[in-house]
Amino acid sequence: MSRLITRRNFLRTSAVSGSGLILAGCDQFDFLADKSGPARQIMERANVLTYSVQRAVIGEQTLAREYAASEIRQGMRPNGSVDPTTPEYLALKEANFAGYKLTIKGLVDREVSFSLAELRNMPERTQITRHDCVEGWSCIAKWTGTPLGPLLDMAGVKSTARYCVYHCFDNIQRTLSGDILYYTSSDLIDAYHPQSILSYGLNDEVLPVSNGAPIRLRIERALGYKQPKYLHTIELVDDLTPFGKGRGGYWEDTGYDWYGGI
Ligand SMILES: Nc1nc2c(c(=O)[nH]1)N[C@H]1C(S)=C(S)[C@@H](COP(=O)(O)O)O[C@H]1N2
Ligand SMILES: [Mo]
Repeated sequence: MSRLITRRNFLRTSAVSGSGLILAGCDQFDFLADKSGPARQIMERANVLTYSVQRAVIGEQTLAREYAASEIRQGMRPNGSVDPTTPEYLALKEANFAGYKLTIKGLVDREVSFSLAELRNMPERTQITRHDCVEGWSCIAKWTGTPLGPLLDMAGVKSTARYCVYHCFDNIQRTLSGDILYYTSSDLIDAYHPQSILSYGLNDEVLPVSNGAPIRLRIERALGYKQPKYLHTIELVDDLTPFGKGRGGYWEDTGYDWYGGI
């Protein structure tokens, strides 16, 4: 009996987290904000199963496909926040990000911060990958940056840490009770993945503001909303519920799958 239920849930899960989600658009998901809506409830049930199922299917350190330079057909299409207006970000941008710091804190042995110059001097990795947005578009682009894993090791991740929360500068939404800042999160497997890079270069140019300057994390086996732009802090935690509405990210809080694997 329980087996049948599990299987039925699994089929429903596949339908929600598979191609159906990819065909629909970010902007078209507003109906998910309705907590009692049937679509939202199905998405929430799906979240629990997709993580274990996708992990089992994808494996731990499989590389995302990399492409040839000839397959880059156009510039990286900017989406979501493209020009943040928070005072903190405007001040940094004004100074060409000279005062920027990336901080790693939370469940670590020591909090560490890196300037842009320090990040650019660390081991560099370049990869040409395809970005898939749930709005139904994809872009192949060349990303240059430094792998996140060694930086986490410098901070010393405590054994109790389970997730990285990625905090961004941009006010993705302005409400009467204040700005909502973009954030997302991943597990440690994705954080330590060899293609997870803190990128500062895009298609052989300095990463532009519209695509997340000065630093944007790539998590190549995940959907577009799991690729935080305007990143300033990585917080190691054992629980995602204290952040936002508790589902691990700005879009995740509206009902998007937390794992968001592709
Ligand atoms: N900080 C921040 N990160 C973000 C977003 C955003 O609005 N703010 N949008 C997400 C979504 S839905 C997508 S598809 C990609 C878009 O990245 P791009 O502008 O480089 O194409 O960034 C993701 N990361
Ligand atoms: Mo997206």
